[in-house]
Amino acid sequence: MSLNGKIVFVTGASAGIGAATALAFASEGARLLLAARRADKLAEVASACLDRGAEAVHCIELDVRRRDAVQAAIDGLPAEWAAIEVLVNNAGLSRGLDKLYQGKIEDWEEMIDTNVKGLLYVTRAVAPGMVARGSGHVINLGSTAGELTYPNGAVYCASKAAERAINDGLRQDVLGTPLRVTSVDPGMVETDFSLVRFHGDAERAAKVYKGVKPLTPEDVADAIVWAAGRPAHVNIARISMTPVQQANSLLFHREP
Ligand code: 8X3
Repeated sequence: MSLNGKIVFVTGASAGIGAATALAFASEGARLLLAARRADKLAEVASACLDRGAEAVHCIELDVRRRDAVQAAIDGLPAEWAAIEVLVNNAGLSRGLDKLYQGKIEDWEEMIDTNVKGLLYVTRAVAPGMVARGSGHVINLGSTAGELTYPNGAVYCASKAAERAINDGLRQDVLGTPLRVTSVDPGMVETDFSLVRFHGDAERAAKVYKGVKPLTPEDVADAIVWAAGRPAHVNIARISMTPVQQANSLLFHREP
């Protein structure tokens, strides 16, 4: 189905998969509603989206962990931006790679508050309008980490296992409406993901990608736009995607 002129809301749109997704929808001529905490970075992405062919762009400075702010942002949208057609629940992060019995509780809170509760807050604010209008597609960012837990990553993996359950639950709950619900579950993608996980330790982050050609944010954005562009009667439930050198969240082939 054509995405031209459709309102697409992307959270965490200031960088990584979120920014690439915004640009990919821009190429389809979508109207982009972009949310992130970093207003300056978001403005750069917005300008690139307009250059790329977006019909219009509207930015919202938003931390999805703030429940009241999320609801107020959606309630306060200008009328011409209210009819969100596609919601991409992309905002998310990992913090720390530690044994559960040594993990930092602040890291856990940040991951659960963003990846699980933030996703729920945004969905709860946006989906009722979709149901009322009889049209909409919720696309959630999952992970291979939600399919198979890896050592030292229990809480991050749990947050993505929760995403998987929420994605599947929402799809059942909108049965009988024309809404569509999709999870896109990447493995290793080269973004700031590892830098954020290791609290800015660039050397440690670089080791994650050593000897592997990871997915790019654009690879994931392609899958998201593809799912959104299927005919209205087609629902893509889940896309699990990895680099060729990754079999699952535990098993890699690394070139020396
Ligand atoms: C990102 C994939 O395996 O680095 O969700 O956790 S992984």
